[in-house]
Amino acid sequence: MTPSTDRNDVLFERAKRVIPGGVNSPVRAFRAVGGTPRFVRRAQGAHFWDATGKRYVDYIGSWGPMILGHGHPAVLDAVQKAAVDGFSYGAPTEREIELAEEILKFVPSMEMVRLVSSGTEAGMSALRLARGATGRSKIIKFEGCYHGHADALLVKAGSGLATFGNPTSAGVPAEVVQHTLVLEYNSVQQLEEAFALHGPDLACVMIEPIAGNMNFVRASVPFMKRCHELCRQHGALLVFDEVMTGFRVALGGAQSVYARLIPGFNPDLTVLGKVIGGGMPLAAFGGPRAVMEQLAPLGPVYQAGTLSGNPVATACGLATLREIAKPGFYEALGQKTRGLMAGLKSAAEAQGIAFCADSEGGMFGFFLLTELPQNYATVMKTEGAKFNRLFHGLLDRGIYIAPALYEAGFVSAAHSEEDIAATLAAAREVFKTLR
Ligand code: KE4
Repeated sequence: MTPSTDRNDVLFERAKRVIPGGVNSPVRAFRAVGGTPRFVRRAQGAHFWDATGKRYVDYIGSWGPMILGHGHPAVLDAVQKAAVDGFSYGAPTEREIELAEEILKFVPSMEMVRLVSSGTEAGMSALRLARGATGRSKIIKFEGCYHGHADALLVKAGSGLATFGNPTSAGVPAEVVQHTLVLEYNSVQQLEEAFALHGPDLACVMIEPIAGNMNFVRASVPFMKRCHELCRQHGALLVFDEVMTGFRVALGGAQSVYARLIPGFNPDLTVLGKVIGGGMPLAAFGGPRAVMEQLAPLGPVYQAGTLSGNPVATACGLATLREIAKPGFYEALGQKTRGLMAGLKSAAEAQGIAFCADSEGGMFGFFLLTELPQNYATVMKTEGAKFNRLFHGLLDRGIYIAPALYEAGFVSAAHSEEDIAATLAAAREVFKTLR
């Protein structure tokens, strides 16, 4: 073991004795890329230090939340002040209203919002609300999109349009996923066929508008336009899962990008998480008043949570939103991210390595492919072994990207020109070894 992993290895062995796989979320275990996860001791700005004291430039940022970088002074101050006043009350607070009002200000498709503690909880609740509000059971999701680990959403494509999905996880009974139809992302044809077959029974279409769970795949404008039209035509709700893209790709999320491209476009329900909690456990879902008022205690759709709207988490989220709402924030973040992608592309192409990339705001994806994939099957054509060598080459040089080729990456406001330059210098070295 090289010195840089000794302490990480020791901790990993110790962790595996008491936590399944040594991690509290599977992707952290490095099983897709091999090797030992780095146990983080602390983080600051665009960097974290592992258990051996080695510093990394962090392009995960807790999988999206840390858009300001770690330990932003205004956010830290807000959290410390809130903590002194109490960690949790199980009673309403003014700050929940403030955060709700702030979210609604930036996401005009939502008239009301309910705060919860994780993206999974938000997605699960939005799904139940869509079913409750329409009185329908069937739903459409897309291969390659991840909406958290609620049973009805852990589904892989069935054998055809007429058949419904099969569970992707043990412990999920077939009955629970019998109403979930999984289609190919960006396939207008499959969408048309599914609505022709099941339109009157469909409660919703749930989609990641930019699919960060298959690295970075955009819904094409014709596809997204058709999703919107068919949902309207058949009385199904269009549910935008913006847990990753919300406040990450733009202040108004991915829906603001599509609203500029598709006249009259807006989703019916939106699921949010990550950035709105600023790194603390906080997520949300929202939509039109008429739909949201179907929720308990007003309506028949039950939904609840002990720590929902937690006073410390809402302080963290509110302070984060106030910083990212400042003029020029996303212009600067987007420019920095595009610069990183362009630099990586030229480094790869200098070595004759197939490489393509895309980004929006502070979210990016790159593929060791000649052209940007439009769906999951194409993403998975990436040569895994080559990606893994790229991952470890960068990791050894103190650059931490997602430990899986199907995950997106994130740039924060704290990433400096020096961080970007160091990343590109490391990439130039590693691409030489990949020829
Ligand atoms: P959480 O329950 O992990 O807070 O959110 C679930 C979720 C829902 N929707 C989207 C679009 C998401 O990306 C996520 C969570 N994303 C993963 C990363 N791909 C979180 C990392 C992890 O699972 O450890």
